[in-house]
Amino acid sequence: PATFDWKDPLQASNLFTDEEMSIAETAESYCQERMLPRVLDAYRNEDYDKKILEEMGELGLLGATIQGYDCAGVSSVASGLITRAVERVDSGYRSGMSVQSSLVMGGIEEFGTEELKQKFLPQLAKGKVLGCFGLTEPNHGSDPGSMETIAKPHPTKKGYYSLSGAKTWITNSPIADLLLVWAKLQETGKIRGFLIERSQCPPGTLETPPLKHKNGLRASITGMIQMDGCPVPEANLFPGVEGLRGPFSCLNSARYGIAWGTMGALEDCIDRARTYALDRKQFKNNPLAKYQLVQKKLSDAATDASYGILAATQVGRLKDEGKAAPEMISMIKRQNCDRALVNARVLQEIFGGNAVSDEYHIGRHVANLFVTQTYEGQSDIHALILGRAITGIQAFC
Ligand code: TGC
Ligand code: FAD
Repeated sequence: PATFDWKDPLQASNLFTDEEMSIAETAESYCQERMLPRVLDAYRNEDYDKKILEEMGELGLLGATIQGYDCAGVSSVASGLITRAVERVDSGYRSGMSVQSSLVMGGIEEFGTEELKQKFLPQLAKGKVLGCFGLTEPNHGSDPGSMETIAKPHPTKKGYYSLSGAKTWITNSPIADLLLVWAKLQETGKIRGFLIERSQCPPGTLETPPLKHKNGLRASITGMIQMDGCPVPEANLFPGVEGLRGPFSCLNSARYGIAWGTMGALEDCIDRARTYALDRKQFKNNPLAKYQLVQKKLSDAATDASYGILAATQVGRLKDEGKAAPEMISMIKRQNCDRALVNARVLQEIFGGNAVSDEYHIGRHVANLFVTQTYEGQSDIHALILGRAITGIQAFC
């Protein structure tokens, strides 16, 4: 019989395989039982517990779409379901995972030599080695093509490059063992990808100070990467890729993941707002849920969440067939981040003054979702990517 389930209004689960459902259940149990109890302290104290990546590694949740190298080799939809489960708890925890899985492991898988894959992927998959991805600079965020970080042959160490420059707003940088940094090769002016191993850097050549006192994403750790003649062996240069195609190819997977993750955060907001609206009584002992304006807020949010999940599922299926154009990913990244943020802000109203208490969790999601709308291409930048594809005219500059 046809039934309506407010948690899955358009029966997206009908589109998932048994294997995908079982992976989602594993991820959800871990996130609800092990992550959720830690999130309030982590957020209050800006204290990211890096053991989380190790625990995820034990469950096979890191770099999960990669075939081989001790990775699980699951579908893009399954990886989306993992991301949704993590971000249902907190966008910052999803951020830590996205950087490790999509940006660093994904980059090595796509562009690294076989030697680099063998050396790093299994350890990254276990969460024993932590990675970060340095593209943004203090003067160049939306326009990374203008970056100033330079790589040139090392003046004294033969077979090494020397990297100098600064990256900022880098997730995981203060705790990263392996830093994937994008820099311009001085000789050609072309952007190339370099893997910096922290343990190999002499004192004073690499600093990664944290950026504290954030007002969102506080459960994740963010910092700078400051390089001053930092030595990187030639073997740690991605050989076959130059220009922005390198970092943007990694970003395609991470942006796809954010489209799923933000729907998890929105679903948590819906769940909590619905429970609150049913419990809280105002005016003649009526639950807030009885009032039409409150019902509309829940209806709008549930509609956007279910549309967002269907769109992400479709793009995931296309991705596995090699048919997901970057513009499709821009569309779902932008739409899902924007709708999650708008709806979360409206649902927050249902909690009245209690929304201000972090124990109701909704304020944390709202603050986090602003960040998701900003990183990996701010929403207006994705609108311009789509506008360029629609009109054929470049509007960035
Ligand atoms: P444009 O001329 O558009 O392209 C330059 C070259 O790049 C290629 N390309 C892509 N390749 C693969 N996938 C994509 N999505 C690609 N987009 C572009 C393109 O084909 C071209 O290749 P080639 O071989 O012809 O040179 O470059 P542009 O400089 O005009 O770019 C403009 C714009 C706005 C599209 C781009 O700069 C942009 O997307 N800006 C947003 C920056 C951004 O997303 N930064 C993310 C930093 S990392 C991060 O935020 C991680 S947060 C992690 C977390 O905590 O979760
Ligand atoms: P700007 O580029 O200065 O943009 C500011 C505003 O102007 C935006 O609204 C933008 O849309 C708008 N704008 C800019 N250009 C145009 C234009 N041509 N037309 C119309 N509007 C325009 N980066 C990494 O490399 N690695 C990471 O791990 C990482 N993690 C992050 C974690 C956090 C918590 C945060 C906050 C950021 C992180 N970032 C990371 C950086 C992030 O990708 C950038 O903040 C983002 O790309 C925007 O760049 P910006 O902050 O310099 O803003």
